[in-house]
Amino acid sequence: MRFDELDARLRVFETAHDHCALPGLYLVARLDGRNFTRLTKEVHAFERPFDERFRDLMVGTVQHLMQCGFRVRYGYTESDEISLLLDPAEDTFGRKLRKYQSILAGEASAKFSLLLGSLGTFDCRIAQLPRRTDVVDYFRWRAEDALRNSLNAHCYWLLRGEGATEAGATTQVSGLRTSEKHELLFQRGINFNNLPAWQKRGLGLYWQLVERQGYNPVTQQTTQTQRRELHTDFELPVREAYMEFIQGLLLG
Ligand SMILES: Nc1nc2c(ncn2[C@@H]2O[C@H](COP(=O)(O)OP(=O)(O)OP(=O)(O)O)[C@@H](O)[C@H]2O)c(=O)[nH]1
Ligand SMILES: [Mg+2]
Repeated sequence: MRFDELDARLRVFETAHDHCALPGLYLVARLDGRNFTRLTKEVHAFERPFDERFRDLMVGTVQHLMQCGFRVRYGYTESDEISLLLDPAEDTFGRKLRKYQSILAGEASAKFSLLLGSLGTFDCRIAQLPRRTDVVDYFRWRAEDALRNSLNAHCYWLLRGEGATEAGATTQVSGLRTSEKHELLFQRGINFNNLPAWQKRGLGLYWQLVERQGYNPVTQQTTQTQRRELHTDFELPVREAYMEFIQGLLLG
C-alpha cells in the first residue's frame, strides 16, 4: 500500500471522533493535579493544610497557562486545581477540544515540574457553558468548593495535630455542621473568618491595563503607554461582588 493510502486509511481512526466546541459556547478548562495528595504529603513535605510555596507553584503555573498561546480572560486556582476562562472568540485549532485538553495539561505539567524541580502532572477537562450565568455559577461553584475544603482541611489537620488518626479525624469532621466546624477551630483559638483570603477563596489572575512611562530617545520626550499586565488577586471579592466581577470579565 502506498504511503498516502496508508495515511488516509489510518488517519480516520485518530480523527473521526474529534469534537469541536460550538461557536458561541463559553469554554472553561479545569486542570487538576494528579495524585497531589501523595505529592504534597509524601514526596514533598508541604505545610498542611496550606503552604505558600505550593500556592506560588500553582500561581506560576497559571501565569504560564495564561501566556502559552491561548486567549485566557481569567485564571483561578484553589488547592491543586486551576480553572481557565477562555476568551469567547478563542478559535485556535478550530476549537478542537482534544487540542485544548492535551496542550493545556502538557503545558501545566511541564511548567509545574520545572518550578517544583520534580515531576508533577495535571489532567484537563473542558466545560462548554451555553450562558453567561453558567460561567458565573461555574466560578461560584469552585469558590464554594474552596471554602468547604478549607474549613474541612483546617479542622482535619488540627485534630490530627492533637493525635487523631486519619480515619478518626475524617469521621469527626464529616459528622459536624458548618457552624460546629467554626466552633471547633474557635475553641482552639482559630477564627476561621480571619484566616488569609487565598486559603478560603482561592486566587484569581486577570489582565489589567497599566500606565507605563517610557522615554523616546529620538524625540527626547517622555512617553505614556498602556500595557496589559497579569495581576494576581489574593483577596478575591465574595458573594454578589464576586459574581459581578465574573460578569464583568465576560463583557467586551
Ligand atoms: N500539604 C498541602 N497539601 C495541599 C495543598 N494544597 C492542596 N493540597 C492537597 O492536594 C490534594 C488535592 O486533592 P485531590 O485533587 O482531590 O486528590 P489527588 O490526590 O490529587 O487525586 P486526583 O486528583 O484524583 O489524582 C489534597 O490532598 C490537598 O490536601 C497545600 O497547600 N499543602
Ligand atoms: Mg488532584
